[in-house]
Amino acid sequence: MGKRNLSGLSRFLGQAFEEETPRPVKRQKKEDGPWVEKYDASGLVTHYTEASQVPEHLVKYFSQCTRFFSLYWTPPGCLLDEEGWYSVTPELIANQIAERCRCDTILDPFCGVGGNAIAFAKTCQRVIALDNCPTRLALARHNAQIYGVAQHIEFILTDYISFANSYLSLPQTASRKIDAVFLSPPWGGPAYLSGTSSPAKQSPDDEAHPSYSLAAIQPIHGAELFHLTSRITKNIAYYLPRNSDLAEIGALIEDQKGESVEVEEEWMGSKLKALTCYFGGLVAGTDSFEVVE
Ligand code: MGP
Repeated sequence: MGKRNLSGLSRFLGQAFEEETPRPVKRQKKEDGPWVEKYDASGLVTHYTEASQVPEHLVKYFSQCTRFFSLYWTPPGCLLDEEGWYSVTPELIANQIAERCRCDTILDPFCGVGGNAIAFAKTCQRVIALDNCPTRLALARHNAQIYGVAQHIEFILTDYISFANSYLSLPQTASRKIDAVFLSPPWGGPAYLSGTSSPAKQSPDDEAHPSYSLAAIQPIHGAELFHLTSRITKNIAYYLPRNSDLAEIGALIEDQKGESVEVEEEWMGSKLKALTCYFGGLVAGTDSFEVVE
C-alpha cells in the first residue's frame, strides 16, 4: 500500500512537469464508475449494522450514519474508522461546501474517509485527496466507489506538509494548477469543544464552551497551515470548529490588503455543527474564481 501510494505522489509531481499548458476547463461526464474489487476495503473495519456492535463512545455518531453518508447502507456499505466517525463532514454540509468550491482542480489534503472528496467529485473536474493514514485512504476510495465517483478522485498517501513543500518547490510554470484547497484538518479529537488544548477564553457565541484556538489544529498550528496553503492558492475553504475564535480567523489575512474572509455557519436542523471560512475567490461576490460552466 505504502509503495503504491508513494508512487502516487511522485506520479502527481511528475505529471506536474508534463502539464505545462493549462488544461481547458470543461465539465467531465460523471457516469457511475465500475466497482473495482481490489479497492473493496470491507476487510479493514467493521461496517456496523446495529448499535450493540459499536464502541460506546461512537454510538452517538453511528446514530447519524445516514447523515454522514446517505448511501451508508448501500452494499457493501460505507466504512468509517474511529477518526472518520467523529470527524466526517455530514453529507448535506459537504454538498453545500462543494457547490461553493465548484472548479477544475481541488485539493482535499485531509480527506479522511472521503465525505468531502465524494462531494467535490460531483462539482469539480478533478479531486486530489490526500491522507497520511493508509487505512483511511482505502476507506475513502471504498466509499467513493459506492458513490460511483472514485474514478474522478486521485488518492495519494502522503502527509500534507511534505506534499505542499514538494509542490511549492516546483517551478511555477511546471506545477499542475490547483484552483482551490479545502482544509479540514484534525481538530485534536472530539474533546475540541472542551477547549482543553486551547486558551481558556470564552467565545461570546458559545458561552458553554471555551473558544477554540487555531493552535490546537494538527499537524501544525492552524495559522501556519493556512499560510502554507495560501502559497498554493488564495482560494481556500477552511472547515473549523463552531467555537473557533473569530478574531484569530480574521487575523489570518490581516497583512493582506483588500482580502476578506466569509464565515459560513453550518447548521443541521437547530444544531450548529461547524464553520466554513472562505478566502480568496471563494468569498461570495468575488469574481476572480474560475467557475466550471
Ligand atoms: P461533534 O461536535 O463532535 O459532533 O462534531 P456533534 O454530533 O455535533 O456532537 P454533539 O455532542 O455536540 O451533539 C460536529 C462536526 O464537526 C462533525 O460532524 C464533523 O463534521 C466536525 N468535526 C468534529 N471533529 C472532532 C473534527 C475534526 O477533528 N476535524 C474535522 N475536520 N472535523 C471535525
